[in-house]
Amino acid sequence: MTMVSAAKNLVRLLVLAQVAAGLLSGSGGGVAALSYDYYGMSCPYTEYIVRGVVADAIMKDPTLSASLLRLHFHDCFVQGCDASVLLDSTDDNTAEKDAQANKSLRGFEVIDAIKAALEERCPGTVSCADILALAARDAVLMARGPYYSVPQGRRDGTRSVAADTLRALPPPFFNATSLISLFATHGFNVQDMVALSGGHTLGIAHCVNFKDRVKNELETLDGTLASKLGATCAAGDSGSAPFDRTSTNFDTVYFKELQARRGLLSSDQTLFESPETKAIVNMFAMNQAYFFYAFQQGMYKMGQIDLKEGDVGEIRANCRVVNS
Ligand code: HEM
Ligand SMILES: *[C@@H]1O[C@H](CO)[C@@H](O)[C@H](O)[C@H]1NC(C)=O
Ligand SMILES: CC(=O)N[C@H]1CO[C@H](CO)[C@@H](O)[C@@H]1O
Repeated sequence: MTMVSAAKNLVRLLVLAQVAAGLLSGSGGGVAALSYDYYGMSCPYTEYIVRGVVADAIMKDPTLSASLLRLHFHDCFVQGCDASVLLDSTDDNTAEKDAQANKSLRGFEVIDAIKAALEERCPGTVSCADILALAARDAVLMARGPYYSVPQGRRDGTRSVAADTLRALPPPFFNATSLISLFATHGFNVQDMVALSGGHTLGIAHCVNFKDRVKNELETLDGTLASKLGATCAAGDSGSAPFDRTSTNFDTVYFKELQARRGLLSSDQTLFESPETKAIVNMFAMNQAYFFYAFQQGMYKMGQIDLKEGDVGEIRANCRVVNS
């Protein structure tokens, strides 16, 4: 082979590799920073280590799958996927995790355990934001949901302000129209929004977030469930109820409950009541493969909201505090 044809072959290979990478990355994301082999040299066992710790934790407490998924959502919606949700408050700053809306966040210890295991193996290498994205993916898988690949290379931010959550996170009383517009600000279409709301196939909510629905929305709330929730909340705001009958299984039951007017939050039931979203709910209720596919797509997009690029951000040594 001559030098010239060798060089041509090399160029061809590079072009092919770029095309393949473009296809893998779902095309048009414009997020050159992330890759599927980001820690391939620097911390090759990253995904195994994360999966091991997540599997241990969920085997001991299956309700943690919900909590880990929600942490990643709250991270990404508030100033991008930068692990801001993990930072502890300090003497002069109230962090996101201590905001009202976030009081019931859980799973921080699991993230700490993953971080400790990774720091031992390859110090200062794997970002807390990547850990959150991988842990959420594995949590969904452990709950028998879909598996999807998570590209890596996110960087951790240094800002975490409680008040930011008020603007960024959807409140439980939002109607479909408002949910559609809030999600659209992050580039999600209507189907993405409904699929991601399907994250509520896992986990629970507290009375503070659905007692108004029990009081005011009886025409769209099943009578049996209404009495049950009424009893649950009689003792106060700290009572809780599962989003669906199978709250540690990632399945289509959430959407079937919406069809039966058994959605827990207003923001859940509105998806079935509104013409913009009803057909999508019906489709997901009927077709698990389609829901899983749409959820994967939604999570892929969610994991890339407003990433810190280049020199912005850091790799935190402890997920709870910024590096000094
Ligand atoms: C569509 C707008 C959304 C609203 C209004 C919303 C609101 C809420 C509320 C109020 C709770 C209960 C908090 C509590 O009372 O303890 C909750 C829990 C939860 N949310 Fe959402 N959420 C939304 C979207 C999402 C998305 C996109 C995901 C993930 C893909 C998600 C995952 C979860 C999970 C898994 C829980 C249960 C957490 C646990 O049991 O520890 N949510 N959400
Ligand atoms: C949805 O909520 C917004 C904001 O509160 C309101 O302006 C709009 O009329 C509501 N849409 C429907 C269909 O109820
Ligand atoms: C998103 C969310 O959970 N918001 C609730 C947080 O808690 C306050 C009261 O403590 C509720 O009013 C919000 O709806």
